[in-house]
Amino acid sequence: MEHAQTSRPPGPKEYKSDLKPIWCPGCGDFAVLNAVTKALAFLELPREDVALITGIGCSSRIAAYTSLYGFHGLHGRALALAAGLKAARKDLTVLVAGGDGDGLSIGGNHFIHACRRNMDLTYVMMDNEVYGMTKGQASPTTAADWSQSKLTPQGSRIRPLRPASLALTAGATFIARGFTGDPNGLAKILVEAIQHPGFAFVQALSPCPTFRPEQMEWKHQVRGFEQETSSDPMEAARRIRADDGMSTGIIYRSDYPAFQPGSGAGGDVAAGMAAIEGELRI
Ligand SMILES: Cc1ncc(C[n+]2csc(CCOP(=O)(O)OP(=O)(O)O)c2C)c(N)n1
Ligand code: SF4
Repeated sequence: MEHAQTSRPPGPKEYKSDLKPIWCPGCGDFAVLNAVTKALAFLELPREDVALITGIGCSSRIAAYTSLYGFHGLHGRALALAAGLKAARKDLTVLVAGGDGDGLSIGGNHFIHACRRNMDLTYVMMDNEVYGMTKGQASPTTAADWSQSKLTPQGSRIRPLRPASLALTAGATFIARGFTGDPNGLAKILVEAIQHPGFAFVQALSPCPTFRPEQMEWKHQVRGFEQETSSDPMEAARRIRADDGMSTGIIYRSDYPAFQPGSGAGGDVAAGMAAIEGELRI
């Protein structure tokens, strides 16, 4: 879509493209699109300064529904593509989005290394605990006893991953969880994530009414974290482990310096190391 030249900053609608999303009615991904566009409008970021890179899946279609520069990439490779783009164009705000399958199954290795590399990227994982696009198979965040898929009629019997826990262990410097039933809350989290100068991971609980209709009950289960954001990784780890995965808010933030290839060693590494004293090790 051609960008119209305007003197005023774009409103949320202007960050959307003319394409009508083909997501199922009630899909949480609509609210992620709204939250992303609201956050960009709040930050008054010119559209030509932002890129949105995605993998493959229903959620990964989001790039086409925006008027940003975008790349609807390969399954599980969004973070690798985004890292390459950011390395070449550090002036761009680079957003990355995709599903729990995209980011934790085929893309799991890239996720881990994106966290530890800590480049200045904002990654939104639209978590519906299922592979939506391929018609409802269990994903790495699916509960072990979920038995509605024909492939796993007795449940997968495999324990789900906790994306926030993995992100913390791997070295992400901003970790948050939002819910599509609260798009304004999600937009506020995204504003902070985009402003964070390092790898920001946002897990967006995004129901799939088609293959996980029971997720429509999430609106009764989601609530905010009781404590404020922690900069202590041990405290953040305890909070994630004690939670049932339905609490939202910013969980962890660290000022460990971001890595930017070609820009020296990535800031004051000694100061960064001091800041994360006691960091978790696996
Ligand atoms: C290399 C490769 N392997 C497998 C697929 C098939 N495939 C497409 S989307 C998808 C999973 C989508 O699930 P998720 O990332 O959770 O996104 P959702 O559709 O739920 O938003 C899979 C396995 C593919 N497109 N490419
Ligand atoms: S299958 Fe699920 S994730 Fe995909 S568009 Fe439909 S509701 Fe959304």
